[in-house]
Amino acid sequence: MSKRSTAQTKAFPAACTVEVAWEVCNQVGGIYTVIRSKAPAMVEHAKGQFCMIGPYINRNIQAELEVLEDSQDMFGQTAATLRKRGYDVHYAQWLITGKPRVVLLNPNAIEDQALNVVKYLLWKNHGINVPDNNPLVNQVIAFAYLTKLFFDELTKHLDEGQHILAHFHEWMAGLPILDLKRDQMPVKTVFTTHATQLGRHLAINSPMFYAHLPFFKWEEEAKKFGIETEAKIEFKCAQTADVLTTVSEVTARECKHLLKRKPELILPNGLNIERFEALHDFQNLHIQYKESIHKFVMGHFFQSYSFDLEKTLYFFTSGRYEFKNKGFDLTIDALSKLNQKLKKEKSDITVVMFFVTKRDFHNIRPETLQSKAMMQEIFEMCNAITQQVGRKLFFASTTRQDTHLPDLNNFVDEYWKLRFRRTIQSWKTNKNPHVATHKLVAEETDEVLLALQEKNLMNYPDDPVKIVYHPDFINASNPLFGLDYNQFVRGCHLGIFPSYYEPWGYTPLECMASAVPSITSDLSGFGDYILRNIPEHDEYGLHVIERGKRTFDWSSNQLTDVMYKFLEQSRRERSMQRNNVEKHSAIFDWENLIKHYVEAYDLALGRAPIKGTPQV
Ligand code: G6P
Ligand code: 1S3
Repeated sequence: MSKRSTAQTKAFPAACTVEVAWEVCNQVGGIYTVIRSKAPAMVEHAKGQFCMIGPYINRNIQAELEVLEDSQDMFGQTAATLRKRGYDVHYAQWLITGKPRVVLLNPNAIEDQALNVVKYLLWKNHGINVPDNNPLVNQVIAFAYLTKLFFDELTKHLDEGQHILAHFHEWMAGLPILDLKRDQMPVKTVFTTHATQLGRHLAINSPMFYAHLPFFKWEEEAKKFGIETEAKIEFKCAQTADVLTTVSEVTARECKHLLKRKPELILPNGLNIERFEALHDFQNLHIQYKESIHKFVMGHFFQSYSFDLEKTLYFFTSGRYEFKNKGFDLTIDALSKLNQKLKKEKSDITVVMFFVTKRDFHNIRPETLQSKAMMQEIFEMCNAITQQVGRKLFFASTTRQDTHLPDLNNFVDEYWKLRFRRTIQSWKTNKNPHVATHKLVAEETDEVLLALQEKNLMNYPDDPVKIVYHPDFINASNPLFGLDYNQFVRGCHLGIFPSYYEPWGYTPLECMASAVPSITSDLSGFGDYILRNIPEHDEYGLHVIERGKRTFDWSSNQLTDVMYKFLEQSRRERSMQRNNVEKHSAIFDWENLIKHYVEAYDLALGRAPIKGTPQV
C-alpha cells in the first residue's frame, strides 16, 4: 500500500459540508446521539450550507420530517435529479433542534441485479469481497452506491476550484470514500470511526485485549469472527480518507494497531447541554422524579418488606447488553462487597441499584404489574379515607364544645376500615421481591441473573443493597416508572458505568447534563478524557475507576470504596455535589466541542497541514 503525502499545502474553499451516517434519522446506538445533538452547532458552523445524508429505512421517521421536495438549493436540486432517474430519494428538514436538512436514500429500493454489479465493482476496484447472505452489508453497499451517485450530481453544482467537505461516520457510511478518491472527485473526506469492528469483538472474547492489542493480525482475527467484509471496509475507509478521526485516545490506540493508521485528531462527543438545562430548579426536578421512583420501589419491595425511603439512595447503570464491556460484571462484584460491608455495620441505609439494558423478554412479570396496580389502589383508598376524615373533622370542629382533637378513627366508616384491612392483607406477601422486572426469554443463561445469583444479591430482607434488573430501555410509555430516560436519570443519585470497552460512553455525560454524579472507568473514552483534561474531576462528581493497569479485584475494591464514600455523604453534601456537577456540564456542550470538528475540516481542506505520516 502506498504512503500518503505528509502535508497538504493547498487550501480548498468548501462549497458546503455534508455529513453522512447510518444513524441520520435512524436510531441504532450512540452515533445517533452524536449526530442529533450536534446538529445545531453544525448548522451554525456551516452557515446553512450543510446537509446530512442517511438511509431511508425507518418508515416512522416521516413524522419528524418537513418535506422540502420543491427546494431549489443545491441539495434539493441534486435530490430531484436522482428522483427523476428513478431512485427513492427524500429531501427534508429534520424537525429536531437546529432543523438540519437531510437527504434520505432508500437502499432497499436497489434491485438485486444492480446490487450484484456494485458488488462486482467493489471487488474489482477495491478488493472487497461481499458475502451473499448478509442483509446489513447489502444495505450498506446499496446506501454507499446511492451516496456516491448523490456526490456525483452534487459536484456538478460547484464552481471552479471549489470542493465539498464530506464527513463520514463508521464503516456503514464510509464506503463512498473509496470511489470518491478513485474518481478524484472534488470532495475532501473525513472519516470518523466510533469504535473498531474488530476491537469490539476482541474485547468481548480476548481476556487480555489491551495488552495484546499491538500483536493482533487484523485479517486473521476478522476471519475468526466472520466479519471480514465489515473489517475490510473499515480498514480501507480509514486508509483512504483525507483525515481519520475517532472519539477518544482509547479508540485511537485501537485504530493505530487494527486499522494501521493513527487518527490525526480526536473528536470528543458532546451534548446539546441547553436541552437539559433546567436553570435553577434541577434540584426540584430531582425530588419530583425521585418521587416516581419511590412509587415504583414501594410497589416492588414493600409488598414483602419495607425500608426507610428517606435513607434510600438510587444507583443505576444502563447500556447495551455487553456484560463484560459495559462493566456489569465489575459492578455486581462491587455491589456484593458493598452489601456485605453495610450489613456488617448494621447500616440503616438502603441502596436500590437499577440495571437498565435491553434483553429479549416475554412480558413484564404479572406480579410486578399487579403490585403496581395495588399501590395505585392503596393510594386512592388512602385519599378517599383522608377526604372523608377531613370532611368529618371539619364538621366536628365547628360543632364541638371542647377543644381537644377528636379520635380520627371514629371518622372512618366501617366500609373503609374493612376495605383497608382486606387490601393491605391481600397485598402483603412473604416472598422475596424478584430482581428482574420482566420474564426473560433466556433466564437460565442470562449473565446478569447468573452473576446476581452467584453473589447472592437476591433482595433478601436483610440486604442493604437491593437490585432491580430492568431488561428494557426506559421511555415515557414504560408502565413501571412513567418517566422518560432523562427524568429517570434525574431522579437517581448516582450512575455507575465502569466499562471495560467503551470508545466514548455517553451515559456518564448524560448524568452530568442532568446534574447527577457518576462513575466511569479509565478504559472508557469519556473517563480517559476527563483524566487528561479535568484533574479536579472528583469535585465535579465524576469518578474514574482504574481498570487499564489494574486487576479485576483491585478495580472492584476501588468501586466499592467510591460507592461507600458516596453513601457517607450527608443530604446537604449530595445536594451540593449535584450543584457542582450541573455547574461544570457546559464543558461538554457542543458549543465548546465543535472546534475539534472545525479543526478536522480545516485539515481536510488543506487549511492546516496534516502532521506526521499516517501508518500503513
Ligand atoms: C435538593 C433539595 C432538598 C432535598 C434534596 C433531596 O437538594 O433542595 O430539599 O431534600 O434535594 O436530596 P437527596 O440526595 O436526598 O435525594
Ligand atoms: C459507539 O456506540 P456504542 O455504544 O456502540 O459510539 C458512541 C458515540 O461515539 C460512543 O459513545 C460509544 O462508546 C460507542 O459504542
